[in-house]
Amino acid sequence: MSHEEFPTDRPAVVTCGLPYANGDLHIGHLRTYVGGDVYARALRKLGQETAFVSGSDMHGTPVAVNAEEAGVSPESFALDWHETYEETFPKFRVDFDNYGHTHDETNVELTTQIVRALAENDHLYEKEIMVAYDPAEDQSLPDRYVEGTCPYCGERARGDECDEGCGRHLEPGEIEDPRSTITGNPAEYREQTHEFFRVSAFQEYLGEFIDRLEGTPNARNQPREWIEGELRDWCITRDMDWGIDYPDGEEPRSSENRPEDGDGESDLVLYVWVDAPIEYVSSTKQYTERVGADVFDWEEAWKGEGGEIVHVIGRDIIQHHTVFWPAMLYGADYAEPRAVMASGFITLNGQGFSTSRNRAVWADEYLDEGFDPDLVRYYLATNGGFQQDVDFSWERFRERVNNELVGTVGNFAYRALLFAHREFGGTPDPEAGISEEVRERIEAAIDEFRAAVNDYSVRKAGDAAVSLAAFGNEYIQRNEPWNLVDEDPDRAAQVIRDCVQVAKAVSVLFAPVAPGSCERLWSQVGGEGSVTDAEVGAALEPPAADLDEPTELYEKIPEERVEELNAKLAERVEAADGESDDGDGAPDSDSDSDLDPVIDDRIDFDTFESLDIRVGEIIEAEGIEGADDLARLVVDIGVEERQIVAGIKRLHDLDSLPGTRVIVLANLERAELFGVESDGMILAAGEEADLLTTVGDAVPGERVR
Ligand code: B3M
Ligand code: ZN
Repeated sequence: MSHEEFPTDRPAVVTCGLPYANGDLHIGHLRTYVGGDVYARALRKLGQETAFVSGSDMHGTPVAVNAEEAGVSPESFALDWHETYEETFPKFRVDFDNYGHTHDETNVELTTQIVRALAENDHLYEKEIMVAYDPAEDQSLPDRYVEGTCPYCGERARGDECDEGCGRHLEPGEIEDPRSTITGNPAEYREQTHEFFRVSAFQEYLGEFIDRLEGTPNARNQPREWIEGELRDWCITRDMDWGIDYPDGEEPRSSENRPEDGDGESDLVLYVWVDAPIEYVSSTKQYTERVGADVFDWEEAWKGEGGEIVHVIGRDIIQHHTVFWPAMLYGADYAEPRAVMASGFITLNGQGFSTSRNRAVWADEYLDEGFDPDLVRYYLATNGGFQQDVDFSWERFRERVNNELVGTVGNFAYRALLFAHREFGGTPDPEAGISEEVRERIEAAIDEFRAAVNDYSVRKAGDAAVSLAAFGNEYIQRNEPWNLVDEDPDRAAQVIRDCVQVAKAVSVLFAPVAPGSCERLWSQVGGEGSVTDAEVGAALEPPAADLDEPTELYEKIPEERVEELNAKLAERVEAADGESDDGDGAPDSDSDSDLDPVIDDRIDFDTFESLDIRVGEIIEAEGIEGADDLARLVVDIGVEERQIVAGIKRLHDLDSLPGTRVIVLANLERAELFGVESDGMILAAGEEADLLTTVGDAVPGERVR
């Protein structure tokens, strides 16, 4: 890989985290796929050779548990979902160059090779460990077959991940008070021999790797703590049937407690997190097999110096992509990733999506409602920075579609092209050239777009195009070509030529986010071929002379639609709540948190006035050593600077906080936390400590009333 600016002369691979083939997709899931697709398209716009790949994650307990519940074999269960996903992504214009799955031959073969390479390079060893066991069922309880308490944070956790607490990966045997999710009984521990990957030996390498890693700040910062702390070896085998067999060497290993299936061969399969990321490589390889190495060479991307590998994932799997995976790649002599882009979570009307409570906007439901995929793509790609959490609501969806897509982009394009068509039959004298002002403005938009790609920001890439359209609206308004046609036809022609050019540039720069509507706009300005193949330079090439009457790109969503959609959602949730729960009696991990009732006791206005709440700006933020949750902040509150301790160390990317406006309770009594004095309190909402800020331009020191 290089660390040069995009475009580089190396092939790029953009990957999306593999969805577990175990249930319906909702629009929350789409966030990383849309993000990855926008990013891959944007790279190509810069002329970067790019493969965009992913596949379904077929193995592991997330699939096995759901298949068991459905009463079918994990293989047919996973294959069914795989086919659904394969059909669904293109409907959202998420166009993978290859979409495979982890159970296909390519991946089984490559996984086996990579694990063998790790063994040959002496990175694997076997060890006796205690694993959870259900005596009633007489079976081991790997990963999601066991639940209990996280040894690090005390929250309820799954066997291999603390999904509701600190988010850590948990090793077999680590979870406390284990219970079988099959029978609900307390689990026993039994001794078994498993295979381990010596991650601890990669500490130095990983430390350097993380310094080089590009991408979103959360993916570059969060792993430091794990890498600089005690790096533990990683158990890479599981005692279950479904998965890729652990490739035993020629020599039969001789351990007493090794689970066997009766033929003397080990009955272990690989942990799902071993073969899942290898699918990134396998999928690229399948792409090469289809198009030929002269079009895209997977080995050039993944071996030797390597290509520009960019992983697009959800923020809950940062550890897998920045610790285990790069160590595996390095240990098996593969190239390392250049960047990891980790997205924030997505909520629905401020609460978690819940599959079992049917509290979701399902992917096919969205399409059945007749909405163009471009609309939700726009929403998901640009509603917040990629690493920020995003809330979806139909109200906000309508607002953004009506104001930004219809009001800014669609309105400009339609106005400009309709005027051009009516007065000039198209672009007046396209070769005569555009004005200096407009050329500079389009060049600036291309620069912004390029900077956004190099900054791993899909949001800014989208914004570059939308603000160019806003400029177009302002330009046409300011120049009033309708008043010029008679008085100064040359000047009118110039203005309209400029506007058609801006429309063309918008179609090129906005196409990664909204490929369907930009394809229409591209053909309305007489573009040749597909806008998908047009690179940024096309934004400045003259549009066609003859243009048909344009059609509107987007349609307004009436308010009643929002009411209707909200009512449907509420009805469904109610119906699901009425039904019996999902059977395991356990609270749904992604269900809404209980909201506190409003406090009965009222306070008088003077009591409120006695709170000195003001706007502040974070100047410094650093974790407090030894404390899991606490961070030391220095906050400018206008009149002075304050040192404040806040429990946000794990919840926020501290490096990106300086410059953030926050709300501070300034007259709270002083306290000492972990030996550090805290002089005030930062206000934050909810379990995730969502920081309160201001939406206008209030300055530090201003009182909040
Ligand atoms: N299948 C899904 C997840 O944990 C998991 C991703 C694999 S990426 C190599 O989000
Ligand atoms: Zn935890």
